[in-house]
Amino acid sequence: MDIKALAAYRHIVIQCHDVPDADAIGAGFALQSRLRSFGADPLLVYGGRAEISKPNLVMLLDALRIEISHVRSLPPETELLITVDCQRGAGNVQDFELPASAAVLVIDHHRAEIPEGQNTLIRPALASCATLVWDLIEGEDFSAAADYRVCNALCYGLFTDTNGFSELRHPLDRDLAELPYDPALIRKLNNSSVTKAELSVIAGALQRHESIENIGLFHAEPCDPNLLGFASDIAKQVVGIDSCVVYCEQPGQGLKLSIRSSAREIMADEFAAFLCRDVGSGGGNLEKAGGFLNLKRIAELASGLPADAYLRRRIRDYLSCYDHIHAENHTIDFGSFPLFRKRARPVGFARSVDIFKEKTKITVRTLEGDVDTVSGEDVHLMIGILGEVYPILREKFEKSYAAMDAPYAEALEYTPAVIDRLTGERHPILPFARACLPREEKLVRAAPLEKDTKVFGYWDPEKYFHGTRGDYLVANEGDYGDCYIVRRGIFAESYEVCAD
Ligand SMILES: [Mn+2]
Repeated sequence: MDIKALAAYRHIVIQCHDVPDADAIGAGFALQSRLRSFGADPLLVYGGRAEISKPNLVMLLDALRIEISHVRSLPPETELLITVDCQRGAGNVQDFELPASAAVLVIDHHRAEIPEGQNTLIRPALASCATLVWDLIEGEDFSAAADYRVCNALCYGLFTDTNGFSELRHPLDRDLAELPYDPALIRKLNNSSVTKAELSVIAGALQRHESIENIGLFHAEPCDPNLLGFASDIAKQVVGIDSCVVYCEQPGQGLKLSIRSSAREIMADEFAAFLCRDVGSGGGNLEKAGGFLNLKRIAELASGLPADAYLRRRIRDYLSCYDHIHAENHTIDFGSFPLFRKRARPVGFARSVDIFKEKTKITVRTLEGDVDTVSGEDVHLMIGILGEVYPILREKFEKSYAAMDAPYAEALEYTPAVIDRLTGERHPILPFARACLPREEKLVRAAPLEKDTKVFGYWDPEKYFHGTRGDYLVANEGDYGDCYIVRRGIFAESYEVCAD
C-alpha cells in the first residue's frame, strides 16, 4: 500500500471504530501525520453514540495534541475514506453515507469480517493496528522514532492492545515496543485507566466465580477489555486455580476473554486458541493471553447454546480432550511405528561477519523470542524453513550442513532480521544468505495422533508440543525419549516413508 499515492486524494477521512480505543486513535493519528508529511490534510473522526470519555484517552488526546472529531456524517466532498482498527461494513463502525465516487480503504488487524480485496489490508497476526500502520508509514524519509507524538501514539496503542506489552505476538510488535516512547507518559496514561465505577466492575467479576476443575471462571459486567486483564492478574494468584478465564459480553458481538495460567500443563496462548477455535481468535504468551468469541459464529456452530454455556463447554472439552505424554517417562512403543526419513531440504545460513563487524553485540529476533550473541568468524546464522532464525557455531554448522553455491531464495512469512544491539538498527539477513543442505540423514518413527495430545519434551521445561487428531507423534530413531509432535501439513512436506 503506497501512502504517498493515497496523499494525492484531496479530501481524506480517517475513521476509527465507534467507542475508539487507544489503538484506533494511535493508528489513525500516525496515519494522519504521515499523510500530512506528503501534503494531504486528512480528518480524523469516529461515529457511534458516545464521545470519548475514558480518562486515559482524554489525557492521550491532550498530551499528544491529537484532534479527533465525533461526527454524525462525513463531509460530502470526501474522496477517500480509510477505516483503521476496524472494517467498514462490520458492526463496530458506523456506516456513514459516502459519495458513490469515494474510494474506501480498510486497515485492520482483526479477523476479516468483510471480503478481502485490493482495498483491504487486514493482518490478524499483528497484535495492534498501530503495528500495521507503523509498518506502512516507516520509510527512508520518515521515522516514527523521530516524532514524539507519532511514536507515543503508536506505542500506547500497542501497549493497550497487548495488556502492557505482555501479549506481543509478532516480531513486528516486538520491534514497535522498542521505539523510544516516553515511559513517564505511558505510565501516567496506564495508571489513569480505571474509574471508580470500573473498580466496582472488577470487584464484581472477582466475586462471581466458579471453578471447573482447576480452572477458575469469572464473569464481569460488560466493560472495557482492559479491565478483564486487571481482574485476571488478581484471579490467577489464587491457590488451587491453575488457570483463569475472566470474560465479559460485548453486547451484540461476543465474549471477550482474558486468560492467565500458572501451571506447566496449560499454556495460556494455546488454551486461548483452543477456546476460540472456529468461533473467534485467541493468542498471547505462556502466562497471559486474550481472546474473543464471536456470537454469530457460535450461533452457526452450536445453535441455541448461549455464548457463556458454549465457553463452559469448551473449557470442559479442553480439560478432557488431551492425552499427556511425558518424554522421559512414557510407555509408547515407537519401535512398532513406521520409519520415515526427513527429506533433505535446503535451508539458509549467513556468516554473521558478512552482516556485522566482528564482535558486534547482536540480537537475533526469531518467531519465538530474542537471542543475544556476538558476531564473529565462528558464528553463523541459520534460517529454518519457517523463516525462524537462530545462531549456530561454525564448527557445528560445518559438521551438520553442506553449504551450496546458490543464494537462499525461499519465500518467508517474516523477513528475518538481526539487530545491532548498540545502534538498535535492524539488518536483514536474506541479502547475505546462502543455501545449505543437512549432511546427515535423519530417521524418525511416526504415527498420526488419534486424540488431541500434549507432549512434554525434555528439552524445554516450560512449553509443550500440542497437536490434534491427524498431526504426527514423532520420535527420533535411536532415542525414543526424544519425542515431539509435527503438524500434519509440515510432516507430509518434510518426511518420506522409508522401507525398513
Ligand atoms: Mn486494535
